[in-house]
Amino acid sequence: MTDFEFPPSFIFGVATAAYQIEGAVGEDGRTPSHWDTFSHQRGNTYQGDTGDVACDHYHRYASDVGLMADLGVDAYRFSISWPRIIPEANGQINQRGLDFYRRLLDELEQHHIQPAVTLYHWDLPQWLADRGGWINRDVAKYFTDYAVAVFRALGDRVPTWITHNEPWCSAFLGYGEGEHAPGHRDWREAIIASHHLLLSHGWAVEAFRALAQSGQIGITLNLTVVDAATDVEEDAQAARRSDGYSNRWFLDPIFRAHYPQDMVDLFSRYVSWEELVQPPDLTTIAVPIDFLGVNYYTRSVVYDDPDDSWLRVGHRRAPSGQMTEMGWEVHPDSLYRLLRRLQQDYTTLPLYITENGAAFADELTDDDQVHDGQRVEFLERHFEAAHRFVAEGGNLKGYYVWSLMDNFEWAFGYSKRFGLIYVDFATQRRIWKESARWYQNFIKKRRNTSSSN
Ligand code: IFM
Repeated sequence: MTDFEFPPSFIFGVATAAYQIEGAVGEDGRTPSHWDTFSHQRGNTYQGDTGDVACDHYHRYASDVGLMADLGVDAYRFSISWPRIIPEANGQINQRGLDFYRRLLDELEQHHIQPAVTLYHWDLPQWLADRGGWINRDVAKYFTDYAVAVFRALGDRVPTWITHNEPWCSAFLGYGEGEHAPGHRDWREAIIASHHLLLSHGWAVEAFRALAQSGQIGITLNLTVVDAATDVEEDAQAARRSDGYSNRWFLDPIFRAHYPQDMVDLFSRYVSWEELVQPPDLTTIAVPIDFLGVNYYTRSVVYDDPDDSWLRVGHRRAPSGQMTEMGWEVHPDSLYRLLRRLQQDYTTLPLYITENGAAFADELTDDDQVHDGQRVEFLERHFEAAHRFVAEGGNLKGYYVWSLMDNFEWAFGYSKRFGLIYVDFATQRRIWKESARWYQNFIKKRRNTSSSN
């Protein structure tokens, strides 16, 4: 058991996302999102897996909140499914969709678990995908209308709002690499989408302020630390480009009101900036927020690769060290380095780790056990890195483990398990992994310590 102590006000939580857990894709007026479309197209996901049923959380939300209560978490981060709230092009709000989230909030309230709500975790309504998706600037306006509808309906019950989850994935995996919905492979589209996603974030925050909502609002970025594979100058330059692509492309506009010039120069062969970025856009994107959400999973080690036509960047598998089932290097020290960098270079606002966790090859034993010691060690080491930052005065306020339970891991379908709780997808049985018990004890121990102080 770890013996480091976080401040009593520090929040420990778990995180999920709508399409990854809810299922019930045709219920109570929900229409398809572009992830429904994408996952149903042959070859896009592992073994054709879809989110049709997922963890059936839509029907099992009450017992799932019971699991969270048993874990003892302070907070739960989940996302709202846009096509449940605004299912049709006529823009009408679907009360039955909102009611589901009201029931979920009721349940959380009963168990004294604080909600943190993400507005967009990748499930764009198909009716908007049909209008061009994030390539269409109007979609940013539609997002703002959706955000306002949700703020109005649930605003008094939600203390923490997150506009977007990982816009890098929405833009670059969705429109550039084609691994995520809508599955396009066009870098021009990806750059355009990234700008519209950021713009929609800014407009949603402005709308939130205009409504004089209580609570705090921010954005969650997936960020990393990029190391050059060698000391040679070409690799250092590659690391700079990779950092520009993964980190600075989002951090600079949000905190400095401009895109990084080196990346603008690089991307100029794909887009015309005058057409894409209208005069007030950058001020809108840099609208003050209340916190930054950080999703951290691994670092990158890169080298100069002339064969890569996009950034001239190659990724090196770490020469040694532990890997997760995703092939991601386990590197807790880079979490510490990332937090330090954010605070030194970008913001002194509160930071939250809105996701951190790992997929390992979990196996259910005959006596219903999952011995995921690797995940326990992963979490311990990352908690320690976060603690180091906090102990040095770093403004980190909370930590959400990804994920409460195994779920639909996008293109990897159900083949990668990130949960603290094991889900037997054939029966929907939830089984506590060793890591869940470890987290439960960790939280219990710190409660006891802070109440005896
Ligand atoms: O499952 C995803 C989540 O939806 C977004 N962040 C990364 C997780 C693990 O890949």
